[in-house]
Amino acid sequence: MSDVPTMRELLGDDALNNWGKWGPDDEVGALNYLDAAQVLRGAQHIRSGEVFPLQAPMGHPHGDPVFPGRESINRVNVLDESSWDEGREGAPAFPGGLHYADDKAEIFLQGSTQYDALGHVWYDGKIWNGYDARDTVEGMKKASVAAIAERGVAGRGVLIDMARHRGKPWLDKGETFTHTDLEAAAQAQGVEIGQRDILLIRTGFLGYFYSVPAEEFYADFVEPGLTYSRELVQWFADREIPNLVTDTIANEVTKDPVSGVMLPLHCALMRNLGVVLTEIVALDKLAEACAADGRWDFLYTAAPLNVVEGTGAPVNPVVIR
Ligand code: UVW
Repeated sequence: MSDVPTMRELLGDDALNNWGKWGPDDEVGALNYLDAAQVLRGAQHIRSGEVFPLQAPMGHPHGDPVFPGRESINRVNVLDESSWDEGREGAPAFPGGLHYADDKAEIFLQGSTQYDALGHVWYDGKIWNGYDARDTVEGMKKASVAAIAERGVAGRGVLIDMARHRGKPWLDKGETFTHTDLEAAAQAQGVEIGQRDILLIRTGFLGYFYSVPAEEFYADFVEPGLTYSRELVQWFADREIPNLVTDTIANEVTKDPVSGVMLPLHCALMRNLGVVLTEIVALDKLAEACAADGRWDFLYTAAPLNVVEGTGAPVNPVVIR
């Protein structure tokens, strides 16, 4: 028999829960906290007009950082000048002689910088807001990424640079931190994690991915990240954090080092509280700029691709500071 508890045993029968808080039909959870006042509050943190797109490349020559079992994008040209050079069938002969390039791609919707749909993970047969897990079969009928795409995300973002705080280029495999570590780092940075802030956390681990061979990155695969505790979940709930954004593939330490449970914060934060997760976000350039002038807050905006029934979708979030 396994010593690893079930998700329910770990999180408890009385796990904190926001189901129903925004009505029985809600599909965007804690993004409801980001009302117009929050967008305007975020805009007040634009000071120098610098723009930071945060998407990691899709189709990087090194390969793309994906959760084990997923694959990098497979992008292929359908049309290019060789189509006309070689007289290929299907190369259009437009009046006027225009040629063009076209391509298509097979992608894991969760295989690049991405928003998770709120229904992406579950336990005990229920997804976010209490919808039946069978609503995920053959496409998410409830709480798909399309709901997030149609709403959009904007508000005050605050970046906590855990790697810089710990004096290393990236956190080690399996290295953990908690909400109290986040607060200590925030204090050291001279910034406050405020009510309803979009929380961005840099571990440096995306830089590690690009710096080492894939075999090394994936050996005994375990990312650094936040680790589960009831107090941490309460902290997220009390601060009404709408969106957690990190430079790791899974937003949390992959396997909880105490219980051995995989991805408990996906369940405690996303499934139960409706906190939206954004993964594989390129934060290094933004962190450099923030460290240079000591300003760690800004306007954060994003909207994932609008994929009907999608479990997640690629996104290029944009920070303006
Ligand atoms: C899983 O939940 C397995 O993956 P992700 O980190 O993309 O949410």
